[in-house]
Amino acid sequence: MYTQSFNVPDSPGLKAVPLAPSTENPELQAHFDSKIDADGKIEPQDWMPEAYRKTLVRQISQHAHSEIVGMLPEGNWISRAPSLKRKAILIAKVQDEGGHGLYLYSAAETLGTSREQMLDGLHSGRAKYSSIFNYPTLTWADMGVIGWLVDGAAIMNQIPLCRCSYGPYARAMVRVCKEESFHQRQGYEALLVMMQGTEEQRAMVRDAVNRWWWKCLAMFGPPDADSPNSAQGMRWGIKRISNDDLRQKFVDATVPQAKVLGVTLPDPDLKWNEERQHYDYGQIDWDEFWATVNGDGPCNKERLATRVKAHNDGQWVRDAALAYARKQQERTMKETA
Ligand code: BYC
Repeated sequence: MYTQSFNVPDSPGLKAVPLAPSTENPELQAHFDSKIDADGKIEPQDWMPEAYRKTLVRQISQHAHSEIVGMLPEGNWISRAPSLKRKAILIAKVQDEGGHGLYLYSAAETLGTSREQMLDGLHSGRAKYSSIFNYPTLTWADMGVIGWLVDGAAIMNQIPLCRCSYGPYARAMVRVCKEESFHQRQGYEALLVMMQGTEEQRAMVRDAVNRWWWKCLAMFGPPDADSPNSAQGMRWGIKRISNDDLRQKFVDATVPQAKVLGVTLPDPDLKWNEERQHYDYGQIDWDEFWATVNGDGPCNKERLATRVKAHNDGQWVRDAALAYARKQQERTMKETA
């Protein structure tokens, strides 16, 4: 299904993206600006400022890495799912995440960065991926809570990306969001079932919600005032809604869902503010967030080591796929000669 990954790389390993004309060209810059101002889409063959290209490669590759690393905490639970139905759902979800990673790597490749370069960034620890995947999944309830809260936060953040100014990213996100929406619902449904079960099951759900709530709020990124990339990202139509506004929307949407589920979110400051027409919430531990982003979270080393091992173990598959693609290409060329 994800056949792009089996393409023979263009030499020297980059996709065929024409070189951008001079970055100093004011005419091209003006054309780019007017397209952005008119809410148009920038496509791979279009001229774009180097900083726009760089920002997109950064954000899209981080997003792709997050999807791929995000497979690990849940993949852990496939063999321990409590029923065949839950196992089938979890396998499908983890496979979807692999697919999301591949769409996103492909979207980033259209900007002239090779997959090898991006993966090297991840495997060497230079590239970032979402903080949320550096925490352990201790019980089966974590699978439900990841679906409900982590995927819920992901949808909130990613729906506006369907309107991102860069065409390939925006189009990839349409499908990603549809699948994320299934992920969120399956998680919530699994928790509803557990909450109707035994007292032990309910306690597991409460414990998982307590452990994941604050990490999910931090997923949206630093407060707007401390977010170095936001202003430019929004000017370029890459980001549409700020970190804090998305976080607030997530809180507002999640509080009623927690009530239906019958769990209390672990924040004594969480209350409806009539004047703001939003929920107020407490302080996020940003020191912990930055420590995790910078490699010192509870599972960073384990996640990276697992990824590097999986990549190395998969070398023979890539070699075989490339050899096959090369053979096919040679055959087609002979036939058309
Ligand atoms: N974790 O200026 P800011 C998923 C970094 S996939 C780690 O606000 P920006 C899912 C940020 O990169 C979830 N790092 O940046 C998958 C920047 O560092 P650099 C991933 C973070 O780009 C499988 C610095 O902090 N989603 O949900 O304007 C299963 C300053 O931040 C985080 C995406 O990638 C973080 N949480 O905004 C289930 C969506 N937050 O690069 C679920 C696409 C911030 O300058 N990305 N940083 O060194 C975005 O929407 C934006 O890039 C962000 C950050 C909102 C994440």
